[in-house]
Amino acid sequence: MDKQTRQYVDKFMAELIRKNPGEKEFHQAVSEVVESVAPYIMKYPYLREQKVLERMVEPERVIMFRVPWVDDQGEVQINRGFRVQMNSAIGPYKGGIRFHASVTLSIMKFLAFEQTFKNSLTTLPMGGAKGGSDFSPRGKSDAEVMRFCQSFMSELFRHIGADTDVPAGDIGVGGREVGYLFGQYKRLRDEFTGTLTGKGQYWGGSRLRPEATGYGACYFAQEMLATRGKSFEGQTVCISGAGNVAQYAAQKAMRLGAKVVTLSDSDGFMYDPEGLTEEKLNFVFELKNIRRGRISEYVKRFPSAQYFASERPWRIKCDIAMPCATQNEIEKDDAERLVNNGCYCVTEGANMPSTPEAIAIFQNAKILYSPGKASNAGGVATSGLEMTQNSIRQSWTSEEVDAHLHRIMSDIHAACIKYGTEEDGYINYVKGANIAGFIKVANAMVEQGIV
Ligand code: NDP
Ligand code: 2IT
Repeated sequence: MDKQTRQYVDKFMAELIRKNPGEKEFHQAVSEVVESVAPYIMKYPYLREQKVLERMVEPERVIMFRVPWVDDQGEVQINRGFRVQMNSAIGPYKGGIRFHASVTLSIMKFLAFEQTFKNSLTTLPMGGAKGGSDFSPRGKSDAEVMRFCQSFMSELFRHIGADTDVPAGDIGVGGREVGYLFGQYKRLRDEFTGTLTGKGQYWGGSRLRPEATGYGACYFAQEMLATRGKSFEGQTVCISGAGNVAQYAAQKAMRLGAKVVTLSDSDGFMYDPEGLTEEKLNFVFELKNIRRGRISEYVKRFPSAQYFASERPWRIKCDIAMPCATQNEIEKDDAERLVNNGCYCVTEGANMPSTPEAIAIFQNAKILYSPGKASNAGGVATSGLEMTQNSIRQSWTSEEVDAHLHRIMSDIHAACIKYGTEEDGYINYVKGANIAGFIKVANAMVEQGIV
């Protein structure tokens, strides 16, 4: 990066940090993008004059609200609700809702910012948003989750709509929560529209939406592997998380011939050297989605596996790593361990799971590394397909949706190659995804004037 560009980046970041004090995840997400797109912006003075990037980091709207509810003991509980409507240049706001105790405004803003670029990469007309609450469904009864969702939607409903803002799931928000949120939305609005995605299959949900993020990440990984003449066949894969994304990433990787040896949750990870099978994975589906249990229970059922409390899976030897839990779950030491153990492909299913130091290690070692905004875009892309099906009042078969998903992931990969190939031939997927995502949104913003 030349001196002038470096100065622009440093000044930009100093101003962002001054304006958004303490929001470290938001600073991290913006910094990564600014580093990638600054050289492009320097080449096109109109982007600087129009302050496109300065406008992009300022959310179009931030909604914060009280979510009061009563627990099963009759005690009043108060949580905080958020919806960050980041950018609507290329379509209605679109992005998931996260229910987790760790949710803060900084996390909502980083996720909404990432979503803007990710949605642009999908080739579908969707702006960027994210929402959520510091409420954690873990340990709550169905009735408590329902009352919470109803209270949350009793405020959110006035800010969303099929052509305005279309939420979906994320951490802590799956089929059950989307159902309760949709039920309350419909009751308040008295209309049945596609205002949420990830709906049940018999009431407007797209086929393959539950599978889409994990499957899409595997399709993206297949494209990456193919650039080195490889495939999933016979490879050992470490996956973190045991939720929606991890489960379907494991299923697809396994069906493509890989041996998946780890899954995790926030308490620890399990290592099964013999690898997952359909039977073992069915146990995980039932454990996590119906009984809502912990991954430690896996080793009780399958003694071939070991459980490591309070640890992450990255010290296990693997060829391919797929972080599918949460942000900053691969730190510098984890990255070093992965590379030293021979891991040559890291495909992110989660949003921003690798710290900047970890990314530097992957890229300096010239291994295949894709950021979540490229490789986990299959989830929101299939949400976009759900919106289309709702608009035309039709539902497509799994095969039709899968064909769209495949094409979209392969188009995103091609965009990364186009904008991210370095002079020595190394594909910098971070740079490629950031620039490709940026161009479309930036040009739409310029064409729509100063709004
Ligand atoms: P789920 O709630 O289904 O699963 C989350 C998993 O990650 C659980 O195993 C959970 O463990 C673990 N986890 C959550 N928070 C932490 C934490 N702070 N530390 C360690 N482990 C944690 O969520 P999803 O599978 O939907 O989401 C996983 C990731 O994928 C997130 O980064 C999300 O933003 C991203 N993503 C999701 C998409 C989707 O369609 N659902 C689309 C694109 C990205 P525990 O049970 O202990 O909390
Ligand atoms: O991070 C994400 O892309 C999601 N949680 C999915 C969002 C969506 O609207 O389907």
